[in-house]
Amino acid sequence: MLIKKNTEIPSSEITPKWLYLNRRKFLAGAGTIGVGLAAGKAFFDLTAPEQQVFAAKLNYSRNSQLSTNEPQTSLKDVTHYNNFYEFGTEKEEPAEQAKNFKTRPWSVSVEGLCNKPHKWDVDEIVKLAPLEERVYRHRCVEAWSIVVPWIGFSLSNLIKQADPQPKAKYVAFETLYDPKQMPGQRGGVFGGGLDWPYVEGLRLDEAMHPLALLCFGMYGEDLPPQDGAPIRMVIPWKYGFKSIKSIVKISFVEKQPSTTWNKEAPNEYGFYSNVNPTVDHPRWSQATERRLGDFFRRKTLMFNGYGDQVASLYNGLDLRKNF
Ligand SMILES: Nc1nc2c(c(=O)[nH]1)N[C@H]1C(S)=C(S)[C@@H](COP(=O)(O)O)O[C@H]1N2
Ligand SMILES: [Mo]
Repeated sequence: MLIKKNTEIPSSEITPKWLYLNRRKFLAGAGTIGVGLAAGKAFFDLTAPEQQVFAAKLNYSRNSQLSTNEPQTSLKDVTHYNNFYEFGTEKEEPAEQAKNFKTRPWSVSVEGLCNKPHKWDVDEIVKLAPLEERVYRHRCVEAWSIVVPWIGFSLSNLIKQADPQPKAKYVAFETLYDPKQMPGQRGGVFGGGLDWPYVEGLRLDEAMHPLALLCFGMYGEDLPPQDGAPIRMVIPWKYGFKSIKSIVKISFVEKQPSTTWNKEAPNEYGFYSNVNPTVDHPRWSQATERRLGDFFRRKTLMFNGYGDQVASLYNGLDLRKNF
């Protein structure tokens, strides 16, 4: 009875959409590869990861004021074209490698120069403010871009809870370090040879800007693991690598914190990394970008089109030097 009942529910309704797309893609491919192996893998695929990756629907309201009306990138592209080097350097690897990533229980330590340091459970952080859907443009430093309906609230809500001290000038972020779960952290080429854990940082005033989003979901559901579950940053006026995924630590510090890509190649990736079409990457132009799903390239906008809102943060700063 139970089995029969289950088979009547389309898999699209009992699994998160991104995983469903993943399976459909795999099953579509299964017809063309060896049937024996494919059947075994398909069986495993359809039974194993259900519990861990089940995505909850989130309650949120749309923040139209902070949202673009541009067409949204397909969920399929946003979940199968990822940069998340902990799960491999190829764009399609994180969807596969992060499938069983354990995102509960999950705690985030908020610490450093603040009056109320606290080790938060992610399910408590989520309740700090009403969840909003915000459709942001997202521009990767590799000159591709996406438009995503993220769900979260301004990071400032969490920062206010922590009550930073006057000495705190920067916010430092850290991703989980767990080589058992994150094959890219085991060293070697699979994770690009980066220095782990992934770390990022913002000036405190940048972190307090209303656009700086502490993000828990997208497309109406929890974040999929490959997009940074269960909690990540989204900073839409900066290159994508500033938007650190799967955060476990947020600390208030006095000095500019070191950041993963700046450590890796300081001449290519600065601390600020504001989207800037007039400052090229040493190895390629930043003047244009390809929106995933589009054929023609488009012009890249200063601050990714968020200049009206964020340009004043950088008054008097030489953006050529502070790239
Ligand atoms: N921990 C961690 N965060 C990360 C990355 C990463 O490799 N590890 N990649 C960054 C880069 S380069 C980009 S473009 C965005 C991609 O986010 P998305 O896969 O959700 O589109 O995540 C950023 N955050
Ligand atoms: Mo990126």
